[in-house]
Amino acid sequence: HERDYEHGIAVESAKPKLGKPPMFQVVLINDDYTPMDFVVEVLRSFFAMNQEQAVQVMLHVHTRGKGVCGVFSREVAETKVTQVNEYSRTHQHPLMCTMEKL
Ligand code: TYC
Repeated sequence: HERDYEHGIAVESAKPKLGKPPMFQVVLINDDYTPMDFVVEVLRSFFAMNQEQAVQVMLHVHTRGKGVCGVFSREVAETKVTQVNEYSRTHQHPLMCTMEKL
């Protein structure tokens, strides 16, 4: 709670509902059809990974079913998910990218 003074008049304002903004994992989901090389290219292009990192994450997703590409603010995570899914659809691959609150 705070007192805000405007024109010398005190008004009560209840605004203490700010905490640290949540962070979101961007997650890649496995499927049977998307080529491994395409997944590696996506990880390198959209998540700034080098070839070794991208292959590791791709193989993790391939064997475990899903895997984390990175952790971002809500805004950045939403943008990554949209861009990856649009890019995959443009190239006619079923690759799915989602986000999960930490
Ligand atoms: N399972 C795919 C294949 O065998 C490769 C793949 C990996 C697909 C990760 C999606 O998120 C994925 N070609």
